[in-house]
Amino acid sequence: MKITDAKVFVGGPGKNYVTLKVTTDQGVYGLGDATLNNRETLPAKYLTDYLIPNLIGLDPRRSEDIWQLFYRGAYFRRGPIAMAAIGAIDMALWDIKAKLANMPLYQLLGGKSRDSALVYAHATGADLEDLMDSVAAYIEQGYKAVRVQCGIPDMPTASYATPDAKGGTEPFITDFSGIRPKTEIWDSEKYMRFMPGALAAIRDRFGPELKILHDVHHRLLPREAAAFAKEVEQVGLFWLEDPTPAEDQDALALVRQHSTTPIAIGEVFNSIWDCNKLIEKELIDFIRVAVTYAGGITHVRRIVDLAGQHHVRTGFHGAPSHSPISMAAQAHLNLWAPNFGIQEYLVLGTPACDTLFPSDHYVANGMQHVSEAPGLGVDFDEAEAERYEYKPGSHPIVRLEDGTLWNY
Ligand code: GCO
Ligand code: MG
Repeated sequence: MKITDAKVFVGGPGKNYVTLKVTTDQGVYGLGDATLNNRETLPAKYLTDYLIPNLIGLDPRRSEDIWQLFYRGAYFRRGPIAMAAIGAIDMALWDIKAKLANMPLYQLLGGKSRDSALVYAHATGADLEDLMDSVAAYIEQGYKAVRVQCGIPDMPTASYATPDAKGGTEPFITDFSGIRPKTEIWDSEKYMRFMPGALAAIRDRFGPELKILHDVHHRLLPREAAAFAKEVEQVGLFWLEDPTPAEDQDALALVRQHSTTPIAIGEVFNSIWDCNKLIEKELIDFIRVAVTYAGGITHVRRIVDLAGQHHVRTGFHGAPSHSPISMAAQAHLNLWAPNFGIQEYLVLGTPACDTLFPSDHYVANGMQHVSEAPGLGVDFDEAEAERYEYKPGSHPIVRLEDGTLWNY
């Protein structure tokens, strides 16, 4: 059996999805997602110029050896661009393998450990009142877990993932007016004065059952992160995400020493080497990697297994940056992983996305249900894809009030 062709498509409804389609001499094909938010053309180019020419002619069933070829075989390893490209190929090969076996992918991973998987939605508001309304709307739809992000009083701009003005529901993440970023202003002191009380008010209003998550989005220093995690302990968060940048893995020890608030980190990681200390020293509770830019199913499964030995559960990244293909790959991992925790969920279910990527995966009552179709259980409508083209976009950048550049 041989791979005969592989094509890359960039574009999508309101997003630049990077979709890989690998075809074989036996008619069966596989799909992969190489979307790297706001840098989409780069994994696409890495695929077309470097990986695909070496992929043609190989036996698609040898997914492990092909992973090693593109990881070890490249002198310069790792990094989000290469790992997203390798990840897309890996997903496509697992898709082919499971289709050949005539089984949904989760069966090849070890079968079901649960019938459906807990997901969390994103509630947001320009102020606490709006945020409460947003939380209430998700609870009404049956969600059991909600991430809460709130505009901060007296902050000159919106904060991470909050709308610009009261009444707004669309958080600002990507600006498609070009590649020059919009600027958000940040002040950690204002945030730390306001946010713990807001989280406590949400707990008071919605009661003990709601799983409340909050994303600091890398904005605090390690000492501040420790103080914040300690202060919000009484709220009983399901998790506190990215309280401080994790490039310095050891810095997380400070947060751990001062608080029992569960910590979730890893959405920007590309490899096991970005999180091995965090996991082995048991400094986090949830690992947030994504199959998209952490090298696909083959590599993420290794991270999940390492995490499982250290009481760390999964909480895969699922922002709208990912296409339904990697969300499907994660859905299968979620059904299998003995140490599954929760899945971030936003992308599946938008009508335009469903048309481009038809599938039977669905979320109901805050639980993700996995398609029984062979493979990843998601397809790609190439004719529909013709309607879309790449649009340059950018994340905002963040500056302190005096102009100092900060972490987005
Ligand atoms: C999350 C993330 C995202 C990122 C986005 C960047 O927890 O979902 O922090 O919202 O900001 O994926 O591209
Ligand atoms: Mg996050």
